[in-house]
Amino acid sequence: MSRRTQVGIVGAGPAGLMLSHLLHLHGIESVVLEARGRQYVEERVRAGVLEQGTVDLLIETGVGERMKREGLVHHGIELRFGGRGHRIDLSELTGGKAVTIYAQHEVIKDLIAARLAAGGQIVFEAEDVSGDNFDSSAPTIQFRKDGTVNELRCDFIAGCDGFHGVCRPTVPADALTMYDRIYPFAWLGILAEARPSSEELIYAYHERGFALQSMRSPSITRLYLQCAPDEQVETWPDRKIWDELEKRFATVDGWKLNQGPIVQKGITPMRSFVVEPMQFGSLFLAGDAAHIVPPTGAKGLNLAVSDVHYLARALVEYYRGGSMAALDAYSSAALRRVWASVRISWYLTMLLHLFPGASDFDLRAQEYELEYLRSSTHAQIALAEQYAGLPLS
Ligand code: RFL
Ligand code: PHB
Repeated sequence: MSRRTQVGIVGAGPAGLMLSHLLHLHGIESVVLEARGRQYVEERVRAGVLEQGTVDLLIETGVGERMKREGLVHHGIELRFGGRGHRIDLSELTGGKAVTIYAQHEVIKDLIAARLAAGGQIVFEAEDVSGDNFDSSAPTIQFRKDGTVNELRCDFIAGCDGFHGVCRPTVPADALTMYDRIYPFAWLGILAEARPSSEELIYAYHERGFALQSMRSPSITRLYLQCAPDEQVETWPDRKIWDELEKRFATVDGWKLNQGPIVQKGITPMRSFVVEPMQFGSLFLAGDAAHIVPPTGAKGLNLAVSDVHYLARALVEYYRGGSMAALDAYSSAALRRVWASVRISWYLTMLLHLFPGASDFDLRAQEYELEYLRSSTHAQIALAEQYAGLPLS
């Protein structure tokens, strides 16, 4: 079967779905092709922190109603080290910005519901998706659905298919430059049926390694701890996880960690990766397909949203006036924000983790960097504006 659309979108993650939604609001037609089933993408546990700009965009474009009701607005975060907590007051330091705790899969559910209610086309369980003719003005996407081979003819293709997707690898290697850094540790993440032990997120630096307390709701805690990159969840029975978390969050005044049944466990590798440019002919990359950040700054989902904000704006300009100028500028506009987030994610990762083989000098420098953050309002303002999110220009 062969059909046509204006923008063919590969991947129904935050980037692909938000792009489809933004284009629809401007009367531009798209088809989203997703390898997984609807239930799978709606239940995939991932990010939890939305920057102010992401929240504003979801509300402005009519998909923020449930987030406004159910999201938890946080005005600060805690940095914990040396057995003491130090609050970074995001709102005071940034003139009123905050972050919202609302799970990525809830954003996905809201976007899918909005697209389907508006008659949007999302093909779930699309198999063997592959793009072709990127270097022409008539690119195509082939895929199989229920045993039938389909061809989608498009004006443009948006590769929103995540880090392991098919779009980026189809581009000739010499057309892209990759910037890559793999960190020598991973995060073991758990979801527990326990009341969060603190109302705000806690980023803890400890001589045993990093730990993070986050949450999904007033009764579900999300916790992470730094572990070796090659570890398996099986080597982490529940008791060992709680014991380790207790040690890393311990304070001089006896802070208590609330515990409860662990309902999900997973290991996340840590990597920074950027590909330049984010365009090859009529293929545009957005979100994790073009870059990965370690989760320390909570930026991945937010970057996916900012990329498609720029991409949608450029596509709207093209369809209004027929000029490729804004599309040709997409990569450099998106990369400015990408690198800002890549940098802050790298900085927080270096600041808060224990690096295997770190020398006494390295450890001292790290401790005094933390001390500088604790004592300098200027350093806190710089952290706060980047954590709460730079504006979408
Ligand atoms: P996604 O979400 O990976 O979506 C890509 C979609 O493409 C589909 N796909 C294909 N479809 C068709 N054909 C193919 N050949 C395909 N190959 C793949 C996939 O099934 C999928 O549905 O990429 P996108 O849209 O760019 O979004 C990126 C975000 O998901 C990611 O950056 C964040 O989850 C990262 N992240 C966090 N980001 C934040 O902003 N704040 C956080 O607090 C935060 N915490 C996290 C995180 C990521 C984590 N993990 C598991 C990687 C915490 C964790 C633990
Ligand atoms: C999460 O809630 O999953 C989360 C929060 C903050 C991060 C990363 C992940 O930096």
